[in-house]
Amino acid sequence: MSKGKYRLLGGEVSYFTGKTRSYLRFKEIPFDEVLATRDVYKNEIVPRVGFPVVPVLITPDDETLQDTTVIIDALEEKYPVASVYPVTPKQHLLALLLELFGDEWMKLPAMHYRWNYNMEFVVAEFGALSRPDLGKEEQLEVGRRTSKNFAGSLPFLGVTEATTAAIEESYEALLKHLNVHFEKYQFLFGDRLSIGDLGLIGPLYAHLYRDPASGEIMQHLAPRVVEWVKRMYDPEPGAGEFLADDVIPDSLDPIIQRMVDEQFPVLKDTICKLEEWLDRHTEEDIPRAIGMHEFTLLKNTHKEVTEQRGIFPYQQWMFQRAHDYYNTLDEESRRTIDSYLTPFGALELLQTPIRHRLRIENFNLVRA
Ligand SMILES: N[C@@H](CCC(=O)N[C@@H](CS)C(=O)NCC(=O)O)C(=O)O
Repeated sequence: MSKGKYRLLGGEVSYFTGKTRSYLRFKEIPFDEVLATRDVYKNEIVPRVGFPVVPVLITPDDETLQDTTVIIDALEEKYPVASVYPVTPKQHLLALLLELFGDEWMKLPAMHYRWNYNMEFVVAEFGALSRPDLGKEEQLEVGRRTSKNFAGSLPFLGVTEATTAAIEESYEALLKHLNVHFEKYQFLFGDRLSIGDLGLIGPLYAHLYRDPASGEIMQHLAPRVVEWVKRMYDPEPGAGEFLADDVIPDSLDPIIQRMVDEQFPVLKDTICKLEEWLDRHTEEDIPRAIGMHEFTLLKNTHKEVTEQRGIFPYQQWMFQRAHDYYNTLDEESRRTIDSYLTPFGALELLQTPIRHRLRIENFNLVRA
């Protein structure tokens, strides 16, 4: 272990490790990436965090950071140069919202393609990550065991036979729209990567680019997205600027519209169900899921597919960041945002009050 360096415990196969790795490289923060093997989980991750999760970032002062958003925000304070947060209102708000879209909503295509098209590859990867000391056959055995919970979580995310076709249609359309955008721009908001790009790279690197069957789809449908993934994986440190004058390129319109149509109703209902739950419960700690709710996807842009999925309070915590930003803007910025977002139907959610707020304490969600 080199002194003065951060340690990133994770792996190439992990969604959120990819987000953190891109950030650390962009900021030129010295770090060693440490494979999250079985022993690292047992000796470092669980004792430090209290439960098994990656990535975990250990600072040179031996502080433990978990949750990529918490990690990035802690480091932004320490390394403010070349911030990944645009300072102008539209870009800032959309970067926060697109981070949430990448982090939480893109789990649907990421998990669907991974576990329905790349099972064999991923089982081997899970085995190799957990037990690099074993031979191939034994690693497969370990991989089958350690991947069970991930593969088993698909229905809980709303990835079922009923939604498969709609998820694929939606993802392929998203890829095509991103491809058009990246023909002209390096990143979402110009030449500098933002917190929105970092949200998207989670699913678009480990699952949708690196898993071989998914990678082929991306290569075929969206070669510019492949180039963006490579730029994100190995970004030029500190490079580039956000577009001047708070410009949001029109090529982001269909992507923003998809987020509003698909994810916003889920966020709205999550906030609503969580409010009821918190009214009825007194405990401080909030469970990872508080029941199931219905959600809708559009197939062939007309036929609606409805399915059940878990209600995840964490998503409200992430959304609070965008909600707080919007609700503390000065009047002029608010007017600009309102006229920009009204055609997308995005304002209702941002203007709905959040009665019970959440925060993260000791790696857990609690009432604020
Ligand atoms: N929102 C968290 C999520 C971390 C996360 O979900 N990590 C996945 C792997 S990429 C994991 O370890 N999941 C195991 C689990 O949650 O039980 C973050 O931003 O760090």
